[in-house]
Amino acid sequence: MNGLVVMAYGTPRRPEEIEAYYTDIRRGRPPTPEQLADLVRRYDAIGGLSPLAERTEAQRTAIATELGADWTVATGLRHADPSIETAVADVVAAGAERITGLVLAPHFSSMSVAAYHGRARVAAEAAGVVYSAIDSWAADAAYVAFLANAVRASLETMPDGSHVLFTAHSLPQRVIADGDPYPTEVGATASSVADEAELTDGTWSVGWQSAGRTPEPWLGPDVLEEIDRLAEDGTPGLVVCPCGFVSDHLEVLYDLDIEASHRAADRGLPFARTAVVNDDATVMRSLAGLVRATS
Ligand code: FEC
Repeated sequence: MNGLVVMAYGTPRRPEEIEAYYTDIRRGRPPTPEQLADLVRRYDAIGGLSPLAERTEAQRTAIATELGADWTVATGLRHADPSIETAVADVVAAGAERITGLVLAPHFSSMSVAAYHGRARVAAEAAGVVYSAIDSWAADAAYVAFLANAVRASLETMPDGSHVLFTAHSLPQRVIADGDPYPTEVGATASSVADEAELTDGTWSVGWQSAGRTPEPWLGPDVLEEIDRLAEDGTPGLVVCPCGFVSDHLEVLYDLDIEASHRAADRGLPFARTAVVNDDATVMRSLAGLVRATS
């Protein structure tokens, strides 16, 4: 029996869990009352909680269905339950003789994908099971095609000459300074999507979003700065394609659909956000193929 652990960020399942979740993201440092209130306010603005838990489960189900009966597949979450360690224990208990790890984030970074795999590998090896990591699927053809279609569909609703900004989660600049491949991987996805959507040079770029609320410098330009710059330049419209995210969740539904879209409206810049993958059947089939090829 093959085992697959599908890993994702995780989200609070009840409002009472928000503080513990935020503390975990902050590596055990509890948020101040003001920081907690601000996060609760952002969840309230998208309906109280994030749809990420359901989206992750739908993705796991679709990939498991594609893989078939020879596979046991469990979800492991970085900042919520079931944890990555629980998922590894579950597939081992179900008879997995080897485990493949897939993170539902396309671009490798020492701060994200490597951290998920590190935890899964330790748990698998402690159980005496070989672990194989899928480090990146930034160049997955089905993912690139999905995004290119989404970009084309959004551009059709926007004024001619609109700019396309590909975004991913920002990281602290010190991580990038240490040689992390993350910005190169995000740039490669953006460039492949731009080619496939036949965007001309100068009409698209890469920006960063959702930087942490910490004093250290984060990778930029930030999407909000880009909105200001494009509005000042008289750009006719902006399509944001969050190519670093694969689910509807807080960073898409709040940071882009509310915060960024309001900023664009204030600056008089027409704004659209492209659809994200969620459990798109073609992309889930492609990820299942990658899992089979890696096992
Ligand atoms: O919908 C939801 O409930 C959860 C949405 C969510 C996703 C997500 C993905 C990534 N993050 C990454 C890095 C960081 C770093 C910090 C950080 C902080 C937060 C906070 C919330 C949050 N992140 Fe997140 N992230 C999501 C949610 N993230 C909430 C805390 C409040 C805030 O700053 O907004 C800073 C930690 C620190 O303070 O030390 C760094 C990266 C990803 C994309 C890859 C992945 O999914 O793993 C990288 C989804």
